[in-house]
Amino acid sequence: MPDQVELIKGKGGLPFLKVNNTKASALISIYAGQVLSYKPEGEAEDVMFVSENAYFQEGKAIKGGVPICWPWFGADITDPEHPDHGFARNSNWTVSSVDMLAGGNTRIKLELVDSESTHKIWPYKFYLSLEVIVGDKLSLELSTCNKGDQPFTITEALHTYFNVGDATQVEVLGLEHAEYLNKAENYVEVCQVAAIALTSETDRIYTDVKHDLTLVDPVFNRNIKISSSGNKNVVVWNPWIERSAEISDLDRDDYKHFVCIEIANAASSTVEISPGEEYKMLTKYSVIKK
Ligand code: TA6
Repeated sequence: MPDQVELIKGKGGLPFLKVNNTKASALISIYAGQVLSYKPEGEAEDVMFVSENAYFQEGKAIKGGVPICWPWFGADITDPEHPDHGFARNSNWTVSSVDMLAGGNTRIKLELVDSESTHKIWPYKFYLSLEVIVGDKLSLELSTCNKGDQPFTITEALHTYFNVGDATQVEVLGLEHAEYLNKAENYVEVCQVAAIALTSETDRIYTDVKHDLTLVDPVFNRNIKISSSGNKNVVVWNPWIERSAEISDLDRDDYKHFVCIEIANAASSTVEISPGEEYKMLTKYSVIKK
């Protein structure tokens, strides 16, 4: 393991990787393959929000950072008894490699492979990997490989909780004129007319999206640039006041402290992967101080 990376016992005794290089620091839970913290050098505020009430317990999802929704996003349409957002975020992943790259970035690869327990709820052979590069930018690449002999279909998301100074004051740019399905209102189809501002419960699946977005945060005095590829959708979620109070692993005021902007293939944007084929979804985050 290079000096930049330390294996530690994290909250709940879960295994975490702590990364510290000249450009940034990060914390990654091996359980769930989940980035929990990312701070570029010199930046006071974390890019990631993690709830104080988050569960750090095998079998449960960690509320914050970058949960991986896979092999389905939301409810499993084939069986609503299955866990929402799939099983990747509730599974034990393993570390496949840790490297120091030229220029001082750190690359960590995590993997999840099918097993008897995954076959019980999803009967396919797969190799799922997450490549995390920690540097001036945080780069995340989720690759799904079909290791079986029949095609399978997935939906997926990198369900990122961005830490914000005050959610009621942020704006998300880059989705003006995009259509969205409004989950907060029975999936009615709506067209976004201006920059996104949060004024009530927001749970939207944007369709036919642009791949360069900006989260404008006037309180933390920064913009977060989000670029992506391999995604047909972007999901924007904020539970607002009542839902925030109802969700057991959020505090009642937490809706003010995060907005989820999720690179996704969701709803009807399913991805079919043939035997031996691989599909990649990639996102990069960078902080621009104002
Ligand atoms: O991505 C938005 C969403 O699907 C919302 O509908 C909301 O329920 C959220 O994810 C959180 O889901 P979770 O299962 O992590 O509580």
